[in-house]
Order: sequence, then C-alpha cells, then structure tokens
Amino acid sequence: MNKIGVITDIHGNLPALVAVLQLLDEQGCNEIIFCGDVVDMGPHGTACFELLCSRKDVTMIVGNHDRDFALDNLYVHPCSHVPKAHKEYVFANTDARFKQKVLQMPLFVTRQCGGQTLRFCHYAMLDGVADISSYPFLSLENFPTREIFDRQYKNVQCDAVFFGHKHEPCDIVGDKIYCCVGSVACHREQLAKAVVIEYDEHSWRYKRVSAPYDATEFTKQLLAMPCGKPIYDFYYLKITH
Ligand SMILES: [Mn+2]
Repeated sequence: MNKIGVITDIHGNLPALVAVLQLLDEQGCNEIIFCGDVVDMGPHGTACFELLCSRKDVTMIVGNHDRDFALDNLYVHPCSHVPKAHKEYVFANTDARFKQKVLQMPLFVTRQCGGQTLRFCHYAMLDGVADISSYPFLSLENFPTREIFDRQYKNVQCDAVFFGHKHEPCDIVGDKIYCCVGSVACHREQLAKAVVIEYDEHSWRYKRVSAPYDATEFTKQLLAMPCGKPIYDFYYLKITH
C-alpha cells in the first residue's frame, strides 16, 4: 500500500509542522504534498520553509500568502483578515531566498492513485491560469456545498481534489470528491492535522490523522508579533467574528 500525506496552511507554526511531519513519517508516507501557505500569521516562516525544503519527499504547492511574500504584496486580497502591518513584519523577517523558491512552486500537481486522477492545489482557480503573476484563486467559500465545488472545479479533469485555503476541513462528494484538508494548526485544538491517502493499483481511500503538539511558545511568540492578538483570536480561536 502506497501512502501520500497531505498537509496545508502551516502559516509559520514550526512545532505543529514538526509534529505533523513526524506523524506522517510514522504513518509510512512515501510522499508528502504541502498544499500552500507557509507564511503569515505565525512567527516561524523561515524555519517552516527550511524544514519543508530540506525534505526530498515533500512537494510544495503555492498558496496565496506565499504569493504575497514572493511578490511583496502588502495589500489585502481579496478579503484577508491579515493586516498590512503583520505582513510587513513577516515579509521583512522571512529569509528572502525563499521568494525564488515560491516562484518555482507549482499551482497544482496530480497523482494517479488506484486508477484515478487526484489533484492537489491550494484552492480552486480561475480557468487558464498558468502562473502567479495575477491572483489565481477564486473567492473562498466559507460554507461550501456540492453545487459550489462542482461549479468551481467544473473544468478540471480529475476524480478528486485535495486542497486547503479554507482552514476548516470538509469532505464533500459531488461530480468529484472534494477534500478540504484543513489547516495543520490554525484551529482551537493543539493538534497538528493531516490527511493520509492510501492506494494501490486498484483503489484508493483517505483518512484524517492528527498528533498533539505544545503550542505554548508558539502562542507567546505570535501574540508578540504586530497585530498578533487579533490574528490569534481569529485564526486560532475564531472568537472575533
Ligand atoms: Mn490560503
């Protein structure tokens, strides 16, 4: 049985990334696909880039926050809750050599598993987008339905899509299987979360896995960043609105 680990939206949280990679190693994954957003909203952008890039078994896909970092975009698009002052701080404190890395990261990858085509991306995209020179992603749907995902992925040739961007996980079956993997750690629980796809030549399936990690130091450092408090409340506790 082959295994692909899928993670997304680590957002500068090194202890969660270490925990989830260890979990995926224990699960015996042959490959790990990261669906985007290494930076913003956490203090460890450089360390997360370093760790992900140091592993030969990790495939990295570009997220909107990675794009902002690579292109020095401080504006808020299309409806981000991350203030400019925070982005300025993060971009100034993330090793600039990773901008080149982001520019080389694909918008999506596909894998053949159990005779089907699985697609991995940060989120649904505008038709015909080839690179990140313009904003490629569709608006985030907070309450997705089968109809919404069928429309968003209508022109994409695949049997299932694994993606992030929306930090709450969801599993919806429509014309395709839609698995929002959900952020590794932007949620209330001190659990680092991932999806594991198991497949052979005839079939595939996926399961959700998680591992505890200690967020104490991370939280302290996040709260000390510019706009750290509202970011922590919104992305980690969901109490601001
Ligand atoms: Mn995102």
